[in-house]
Amino acid sequence: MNGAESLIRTAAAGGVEVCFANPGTTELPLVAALDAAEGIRAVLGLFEGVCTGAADGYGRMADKPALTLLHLGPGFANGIANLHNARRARSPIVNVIGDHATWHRAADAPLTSDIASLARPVSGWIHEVRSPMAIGIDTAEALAAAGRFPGKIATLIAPSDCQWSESAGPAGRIEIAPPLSAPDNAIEKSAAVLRAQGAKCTLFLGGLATRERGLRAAGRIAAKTGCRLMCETFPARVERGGVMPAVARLPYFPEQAIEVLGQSGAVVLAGARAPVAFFGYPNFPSELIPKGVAVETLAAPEEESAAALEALAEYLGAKTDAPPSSAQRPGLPSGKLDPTTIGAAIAALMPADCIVMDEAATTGLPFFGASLGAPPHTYLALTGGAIGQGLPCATGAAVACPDRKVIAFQADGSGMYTLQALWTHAREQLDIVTLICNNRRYRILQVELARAGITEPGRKARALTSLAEPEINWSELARGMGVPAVRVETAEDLCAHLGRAVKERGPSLIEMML
Ligand SMILES: Cc1ncc(C[n+]2csc(CCOP(=O)(O)OP(=O)(O)O)c2C)c(N)n1
Repeated sequence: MNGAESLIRTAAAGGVEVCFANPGTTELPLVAALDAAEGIRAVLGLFEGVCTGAADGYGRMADKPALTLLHLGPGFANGIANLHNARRARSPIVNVIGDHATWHRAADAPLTSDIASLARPVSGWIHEVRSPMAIGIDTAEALAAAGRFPGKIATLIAPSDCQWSESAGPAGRIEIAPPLSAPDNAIEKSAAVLRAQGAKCTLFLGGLATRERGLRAAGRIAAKTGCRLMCETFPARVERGGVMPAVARLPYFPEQAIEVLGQSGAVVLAGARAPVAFFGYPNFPSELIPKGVAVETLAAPEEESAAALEALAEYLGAKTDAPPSSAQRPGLPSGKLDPTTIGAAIAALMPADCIVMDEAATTGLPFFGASLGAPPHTYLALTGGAIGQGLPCATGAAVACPDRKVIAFQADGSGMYTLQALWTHAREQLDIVTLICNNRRYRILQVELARAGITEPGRKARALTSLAEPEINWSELARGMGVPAVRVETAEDLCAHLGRAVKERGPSLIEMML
């Protein structure tokens, strides 16, 4: 058995089910091995950012790694932005990057590059296969590294001679190191703060604390102590609706975030770092928790926050679930399309158990509040600020959860970075409704210019923040990649088409003209 087959068989035996791939000549033994060894679905992405973003969405929803298969340094580099987002989401991923044959590197052929240096900033674990005899065990190590709580990006560089040469065969699963627990005294200290501050305390949730287990425990703590529940501005995954307690989201702009957090006497962190501003602005600090507000850490992001929340609830004698949100689902909106009517339309029509991938940027803001009373659903956000994550991440979520409807709520400017994902939606017939917010601009940058006092941008500043001239026709782009699409101009039309799309299966796109 050659090295490539050992790698694939080791991954399959380790529980890997999917490989998001964009291969080249140095990965062809692995491409052939995907056929030789059963068990791993091969999904082609037409740009590496689609593959890495899909692996992120898959990891967030499946809680286990997919493989990406990428072509040397340049192919990997095309995938880095979405690996950056995945690292922020703490998603488990195993990147497999083919490299030149070990003896060919000295020739400095055109595609030769320093892959490890490109991989380092986005990888929690990197290894270069040195021999075909070691490729199985190296793959098992990569899986164990990626699977370590809460999730890591492991990058395995596989020279092509190590893939095609005779190997020692597949390796067995390597035990994954157990998660770190929160320190014992964190429970007592957090309980003391919550008891003393009551409603003046914010329980700030991030990482895996916003999954069902953590949230339900947080809800019990809120019901007992009166504390406020809040999550990070851009959470990797939040379970919402149904029995989940309502969780507010930290506002984006620092002045608003500082004001909201300043209403508390103390903040207890569970699975989250103390929040910092997205950017540095003149006259604003990096830290968003104002001085004078006490900060207590129940569990760091690398620690088992859900278990710590359960232990804290127990310690406080908090046995009663938080009452479900009393928020009502909005009625069907009418009139022109704007962030409010769009948010209401999605909240009114989204089906139970759907997954919403929100990269809708400024158009998306009202949706989180509007959907407080929506049926149970999972919410995914752009974690690392590197735009172009939404359509790929929705791809991976749909592959991980084939029985759940995925709504890709997508800003137009961000969508253009990785629109090739639509082709994968069609190729794999994924159950994804893409909702494009066609506002023909980089609106957030126009808002930021105005905030910086540039209220009359010049010709070049206008050109660099406008997507008009020529206008982008998303429905034609989608149809050209095999995704049925419509364009809507009113809230009534949006409701009619979205109502239909959520009942049908398969990919579709609705282009919303703002
Ligand atoms: C990879 C990457 N490139 C560039 C940026 C800078 N950037 C942030 S938001 C944005 C434009 C967003 O426009 P759009 O997605 O259309 O949303 P809107 O602001 O119009 O709501 C840009 C270019 C970024 N965050 N990430």
